[in-house]
Amino acid sequence: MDARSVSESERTANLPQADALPVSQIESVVEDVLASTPFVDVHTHLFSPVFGSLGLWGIDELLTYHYLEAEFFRSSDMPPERYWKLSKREQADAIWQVLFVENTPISEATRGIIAVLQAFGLPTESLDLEEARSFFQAQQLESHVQRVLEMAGVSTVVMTNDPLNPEEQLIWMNGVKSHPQFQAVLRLDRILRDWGGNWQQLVKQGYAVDAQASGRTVSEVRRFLSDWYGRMHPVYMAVSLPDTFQFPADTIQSKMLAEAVIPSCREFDLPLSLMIGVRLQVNPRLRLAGDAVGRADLRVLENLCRTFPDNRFLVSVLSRENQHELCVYARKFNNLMPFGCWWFLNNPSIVEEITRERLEMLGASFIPQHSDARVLEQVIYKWQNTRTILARILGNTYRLLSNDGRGVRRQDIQRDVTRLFRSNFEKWTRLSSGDTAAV
Ligand code: RAT
Ligand code: ZN
Repeated sequence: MDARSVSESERTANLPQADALPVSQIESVVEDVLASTPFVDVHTHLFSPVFGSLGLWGIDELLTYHYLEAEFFRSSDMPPERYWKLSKREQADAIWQVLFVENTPISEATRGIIAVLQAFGLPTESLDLEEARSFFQAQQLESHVQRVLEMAGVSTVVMTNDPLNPEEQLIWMNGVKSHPQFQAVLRLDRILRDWGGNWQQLVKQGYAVDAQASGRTVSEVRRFLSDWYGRMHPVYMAVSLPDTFQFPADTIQSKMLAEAVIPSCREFDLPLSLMIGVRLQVNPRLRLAGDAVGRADLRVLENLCRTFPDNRFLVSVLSRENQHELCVYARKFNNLMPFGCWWFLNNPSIVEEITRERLEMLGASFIPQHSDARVLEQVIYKWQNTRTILARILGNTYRLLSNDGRGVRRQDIQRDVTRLFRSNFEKWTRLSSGDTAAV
């Protein structure tokens, strides 16, 4: 190659692509694409309106979110036992007083309340909750749900459905009309985490199972899963597991996973979601707010992904220390899909670290976030925060790429954002984009 042709080809290579964005515009285009792309919220504790009082919404529920209760007990002298005796309204008043009147709401969860009030044009500094309460009381649930999801930029919400919760069970048994924006998930914590405390519930539903999981138990659990699959049409099966989770192991849990749940997922072509790393009830006085986190042994993922190559696993891990290993395992096993920055990780500083690590190690082949919302309006602030952080992180990623010589166009950004926040999940769960259509 002579000197002239080298410099010619170098020159051509360095020419920006016709519609490549100037570096100075990249971040605002990323912001724009993030704002205009409706996301799929792949894990929440929300319910469609037919589930009635199981679906939480409004100011009193927002303020009594267990993330805020944990913070309340740090700034108040009220003992938990006294707090639990208060009515929901009194609890909300106490939390507002302590965390919002007597203190500045600077934590992530308290700031979220402010963002929600602001989104509805409600006062953020008042001494009581009167105005907020009358606003929420005036809302009709169906139209309020639609409005909230639109404000959050979310087209589809994935629920958490427990077939052994007596209240929820009854609703499913009577037949549930599907809602275009809500998808079901078959959650299996009671079976996989506490067989001893729950097998009799299966007996009551007509399945021949026993405490030792012997005899016909496994095939009966498969029949149970098949019946609930038929009732719920879930997009995946799911379980949250402790930091001590081991697989394989000589336990009922391991047997149920290997012989019932995983084969059923294969039969119905569903992914299994594993949320690993919770340490349940380290402080039972705090009830739902009493769980903590522990580092897990992620060799369980290696064992599961290698042993069951025809199954797909959606995985979120709670410990910050487990995040890098999760990325490494995702590079080894393409049946593993990391998702979300869960619970104690859903804070800007940690989301930033984890998401950068995932982009650097996995490109766009993961699902960056889910809201884990328990109260409807939380999706507004949680997704607002995710979009703000993601704009910065993706903006920086594309700036580096552009500096390295590859022009970045709006359609490249759109393709990646769609993949991260919609199509990775749609493909994994075999949902067509029609099922999660934009609102
Ligand atoms: O984030 C939460 O609200 C936790 O309490 C759990 O519900 C967790 O998200 C889970 O799904 O187990
Ligand atoms: Zn959850």
